[in-house]
Amino acid sequence: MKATARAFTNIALIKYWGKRNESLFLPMNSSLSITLDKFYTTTSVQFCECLTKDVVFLNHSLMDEKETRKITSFLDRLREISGKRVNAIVNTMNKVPISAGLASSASGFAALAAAAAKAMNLNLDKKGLSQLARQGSGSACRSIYGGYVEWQRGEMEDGTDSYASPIMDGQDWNLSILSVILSSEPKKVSSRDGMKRTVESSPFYSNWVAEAEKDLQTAKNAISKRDFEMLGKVVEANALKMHATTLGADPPFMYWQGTTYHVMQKVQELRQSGIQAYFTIDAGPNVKILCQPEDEQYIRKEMLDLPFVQDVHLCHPGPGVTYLSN
Ligand code: 2P0
Repeated sequence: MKATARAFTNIALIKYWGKRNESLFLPMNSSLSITLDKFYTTTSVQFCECLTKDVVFLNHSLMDEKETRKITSFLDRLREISGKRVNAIVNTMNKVPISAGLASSASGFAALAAAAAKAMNLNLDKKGLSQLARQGSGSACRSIYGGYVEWQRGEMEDGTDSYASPIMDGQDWNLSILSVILSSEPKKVSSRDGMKRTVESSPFYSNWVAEAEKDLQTAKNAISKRDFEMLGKVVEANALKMHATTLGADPPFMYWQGTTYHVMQKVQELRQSGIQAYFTIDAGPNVKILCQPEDEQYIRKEMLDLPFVQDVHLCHPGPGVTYLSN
């Protein structure tokens, strides 16, 4: 009863922001992402009757209780599905440096879902794995697939139609994503708490849901035509709309720092000088820049020249979840 899986992080082009069901991780809106090629999590799961509780190691150290509880409640879902009341040893190696400005929960729960399902002999296909990973962390359902991926919100209240599916292979359109690191401090409002507060209190929230669905159609259209300008414009606009909802929350909050805004302005200046670059921002201060491979080195250097930029990570579309031999 042992299996090992690897999954890569993803960056949302159209953001998942808000849940309609918190325990099943059902989103208010559909979203779209690129799975990246650089940062990943490798997880081994071994179930054993010999264990009296789940034991979780992260990068060779015993995980703290709060984080272990998230893993245990995720494994509880598998135990429910399989009917086997058996505990696990989980070994997770994160090649997603905290300083990368990318969420490790997406790659983490995608790898955990795949490894645990196989170790339990559940025989799930990718759709089933995506549904399962979603119940650990919403964005994880997208990391089951490589390349360009859509997560359909679904309509059912039991979550059976809320899962990700691939819309295009990464090799069919190679784009570049630069992750511009401005701060590696933990954020004050987690994305989970931030989206909850926004759904419950922001008067802008209902507009966000309607806009995100429209933006998703525009982004899919741009991807099918490989129209970079159309994609970049809608990606940038969608991130700004997501962040606008947080300003209307009670109490209000924002993920940007002053330097975040400087980088956004720099990207707009690059565009005025004829370079195609667009930004997107997740639930934190770091900025991700979407550009075409021929411009990636120039833009990277422009960013590294800014005195407050700590680092710039360059990524491209990467693969979906894979199994490794134990
Ligand atoms: C996304 N984010 O689409 C959005 C954009 C952050 C901003 O998914 O509560 O860690 O575990 O489902 O997936 C980050 O939120 O949240 C996220 P949970 P998750 O990538």
